[in-house]
Amino acid sequence: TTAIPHPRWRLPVVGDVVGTSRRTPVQDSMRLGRGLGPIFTRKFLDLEIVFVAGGALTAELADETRFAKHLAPGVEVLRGIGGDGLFTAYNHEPNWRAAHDVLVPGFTRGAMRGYHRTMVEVTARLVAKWDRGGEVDVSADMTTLTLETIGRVGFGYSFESFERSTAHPFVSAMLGSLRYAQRRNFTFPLVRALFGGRAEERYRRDLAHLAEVVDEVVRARRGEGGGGSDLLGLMLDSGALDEVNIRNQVITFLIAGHETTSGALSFALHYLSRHPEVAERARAEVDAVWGAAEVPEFEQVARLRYVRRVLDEALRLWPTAPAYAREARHDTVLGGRYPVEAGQWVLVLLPLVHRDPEVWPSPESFDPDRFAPDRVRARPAHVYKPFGTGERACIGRQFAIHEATLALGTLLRRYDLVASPDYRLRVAEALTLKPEGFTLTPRRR
Ligand code: MNH
Repeated sequence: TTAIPHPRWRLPVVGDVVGTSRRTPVQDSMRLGRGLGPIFTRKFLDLEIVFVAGGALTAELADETRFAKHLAPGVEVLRGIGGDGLFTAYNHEPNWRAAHDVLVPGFTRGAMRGYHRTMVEVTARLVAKWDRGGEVDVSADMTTLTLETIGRVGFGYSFESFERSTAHPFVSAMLGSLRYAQRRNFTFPLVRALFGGRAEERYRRDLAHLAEVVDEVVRARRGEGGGGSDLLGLMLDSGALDEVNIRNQVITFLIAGHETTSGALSFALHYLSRHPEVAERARAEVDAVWGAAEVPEFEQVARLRYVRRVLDEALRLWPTAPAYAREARHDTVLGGRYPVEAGQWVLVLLPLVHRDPEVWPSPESFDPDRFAPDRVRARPAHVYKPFGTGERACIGRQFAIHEATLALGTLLRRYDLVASPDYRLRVAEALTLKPEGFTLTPRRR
């Protein structure tokens, strides 16, 4: 067995906090972890977290006979919002399997085919906005697009976000509660008890508002006699899920179903604006595959192979759900030399895993051709994990890929994507990663 390395400036009591900020925990860990190899630890007060940063160890952790999902502290705090919804459910909760089985049919290829038309309609709203001209805030517009898409496609509910000048109250409540839950992770209980009263009260109000809106959507659907082939219809018709669980799933899907896809689209647009030769090739593909069609057919989206590689490569460099945790099912040894006891967990830090020089030549460069089929086949399995791993991996993966490829194809075909030449990528961290302050001035081709 071998000791696991840690950052050089480990202070007594507080731990590895030198040069770190609570606003950028992921990027701090990337910086501290570089040069420490495929596994390292960070210590915060009395909590020491093991980070995995290499491809080979990530592949080992994907072995479901030895490891399972663990709710890391940053995810566990979201139980207050998502409860026993799919993302925050414990492995042992029977509602996880029950809801998973009910919802899987909502994510098949056939289901995606059924969602395609609505996705096209929502994308058209974005286009109408961009057609009005001027500079656009990319992350904000992508968030509007993806939230509106999951609302309408999943639950038949429109936030009418493209028609509003201020955020929908549901969106404010959602963001407010997320911010509170995450911040609570970093404040001391005593400080919270003394000064946290108003924030706590606001949190309760936000949660109550979320529940109220969701209950209204459910009531409306029941009033129409239930049914429908979307996610809500599947849950109501199954009879397998209780009221509270359905509410937790709706909130979970509205959050998990938009934040990450929004960031992925924003990073992809950033890299497209920085690599004109890539944008040119992607656009040529869209022109060839979509031809003169006003809007693409379902099959024409999956045929955008190169656009898809742009998305894959953006998610390699900036996996927008940047970490997931794995716990040992029984005592085991990781990498042949690090003992892990049953129940002990480690955090897979994807931005470093996806830059492991043993796996990815020139890891910092943006090169969609890394995802050409022959190069994918030449790589070991389980070293690229933007959607997590195993039975708790992302259920919405195909949904996100269809939605994002459709949006990128549509935008590439219609606009030249002109970014300010002096913008340098800044990554904002909340629940997920997003480019901060990134704007484009789309010009009609
Ligand atoms: Mn998604 C789980 C990443 C889009 C709904 N998602 C996960 C996990 C990752 C992830 C990583 C595993 C987390 C863990 O192990 O703790 N998800 C993404 C990314 C995108 C994404 C990078 C877009 C890009 N996710 C979506 C969309 C939806 C969705 C779109 C819904 C429509 N994701 C989920 C749900 C889970 C999940 C639900 C939890 C699944 C489970 O545990 O059963």
